[in-house]
Amino acid sequence: MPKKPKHKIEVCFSPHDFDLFKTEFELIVVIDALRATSAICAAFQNGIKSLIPVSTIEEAMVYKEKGYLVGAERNGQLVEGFDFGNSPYSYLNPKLKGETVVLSTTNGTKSINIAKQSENATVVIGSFLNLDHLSTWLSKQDKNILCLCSGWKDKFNLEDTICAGAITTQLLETGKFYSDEDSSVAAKYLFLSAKDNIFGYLKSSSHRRRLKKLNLNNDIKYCLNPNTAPVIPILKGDEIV
Ligand code: 3SL
Repeated sequence: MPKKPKHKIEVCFSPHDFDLFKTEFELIVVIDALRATSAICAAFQNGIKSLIPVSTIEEAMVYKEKGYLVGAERNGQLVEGFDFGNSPYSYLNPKLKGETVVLSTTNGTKSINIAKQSENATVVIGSFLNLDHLSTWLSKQDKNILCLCSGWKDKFNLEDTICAGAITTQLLETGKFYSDEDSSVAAKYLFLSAKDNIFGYLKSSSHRRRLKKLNLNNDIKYCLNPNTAPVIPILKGDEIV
């Protein structure tokens, strides 16, 4: 019988379930494909120095009052009084090069802060934008890895699960990882059924509908276009670098 690989790659569908997983993993990949973790990857590809993810608008406001550049989004829309929302295009502005940016979003930055509570785990940012680069990097880490999907307000969503399934598929293909959980098997199957046309596959998903209503179809296409930002944003203390 072939030897069981040393490490596991698993998928947690929502921050709501994170407590069930958190003690078993040394590396956590936080995914909010539409759009927070895509915006973060785009920002790092554009050369920002660091990004401080905060969970609440109140925390974001404290940074704003101190003079930081602050992005804030709730329910897909820019929160009044802040510098930008959550569109990846906002983070491609050349003026952001070398800057520290603060970001608060409905689900993504909350998930990053939930992942942070896991003692001794490294937290990294995943999206379609850094898919291959991240998967290659993860495959070399010699650690048990959890993909934490941000979902929508603690509920399951398709786009994060498909992205987690893409990472899981790539890591399983290395032969260095195994998956035990049905959530990971389901994520892999969803990715395999969606991979030839993820935009089309998500047509009836709740967040694609929500963003379409806000005329954000271009953002969706940008976020689903793989490998445009070969970066590995890692959380160090309170900042992603
Ligand atoms: O939930 C989040 O963190 C956001 O990515 C949601 S939105 O795409 O900006 O609507």
